[in-house]
Amino acid sequence: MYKLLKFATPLICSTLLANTCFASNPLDFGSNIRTADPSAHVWQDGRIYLYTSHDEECQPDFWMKDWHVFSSDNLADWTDHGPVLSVNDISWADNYAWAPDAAYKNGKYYFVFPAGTGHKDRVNPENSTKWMGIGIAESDSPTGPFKDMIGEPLWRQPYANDPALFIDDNGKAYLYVHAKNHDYHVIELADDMRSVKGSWEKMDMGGYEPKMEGPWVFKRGDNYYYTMPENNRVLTYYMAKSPKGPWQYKGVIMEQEHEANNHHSIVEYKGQWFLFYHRWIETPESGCSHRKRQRHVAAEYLYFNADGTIQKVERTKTGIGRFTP
Ligand code: FUB
Repeated sequence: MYKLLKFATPLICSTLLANTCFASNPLDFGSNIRTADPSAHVWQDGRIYLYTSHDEECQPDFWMKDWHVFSSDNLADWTDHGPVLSVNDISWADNYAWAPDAAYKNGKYYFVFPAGTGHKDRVNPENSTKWMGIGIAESDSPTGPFKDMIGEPLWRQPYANDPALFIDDNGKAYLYVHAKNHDYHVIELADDMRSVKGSWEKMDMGGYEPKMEGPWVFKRGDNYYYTMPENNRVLTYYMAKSPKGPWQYKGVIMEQEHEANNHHSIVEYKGQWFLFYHRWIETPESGCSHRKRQRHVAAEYLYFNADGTIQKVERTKTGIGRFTP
């Protein structure tokens, strides 16, 4: 009987029960690379691409050196395209390859990334030298390699990270960040995507502006969504009729797990919406004494109500499974 089950299960799973036969969270990228901060996009070739940051094994204080991209056409089998960019390729930064984003415009792929230098002194903050800015790199291919065409950050001040790049239907590019005194701000990018245009605009958030990081902006129908890890932990969202607001707070998408960050992105693929996020999971094989949980990218189905509001999402082990619409 055991033998029969052993051989029959893969066959049954690959046919009738493809979505339920295996647990797909965290996503299996085919190696033990530690990934975080997934930014999901669907490009013209009909595949879904995940741009991620890359945690070094046992790294202190989020010292991170490169970004990776993975693609799939069923959200279960992923192709690892390797690093798309490294701080070694950037003249103005040598560390902090944090949460990136990507966009397609003018026939090119753009990779927008935070990076920086120096170090944070947590004991004597006055001795900190850490600085972070936002860069933009281009490629003819979604898998890179991406090149920093301007050779400098888009700006030096404000200190910023976690960029989200949203291209509206009319081709206008909007950049949102987590930045010193510039949370809940937006700035437009020039048409060639190599500089910012105009100045920062503070958005009307309807009077609710908690501590945040990692914004994400998308459009569904005629609704715009601004989502973020509120207090760096709980995924919450706002809705608006324009990419610059005014925004209305709508509540929680995903509750907090552990005292830990939860960077995310939301995308539609083949008519279904998905939430990508990272999860802190005990990873004994990493051998890190100071941090037993490591970050791993996971994904869940996401559903909307008739009025456009988002249904709350639970973290699951089964995740998406093999998605065949
Ligand atoms: O991965 C480094 C930082 O941790 C990201 O930029 C934040 O969003 C948080 O996930």
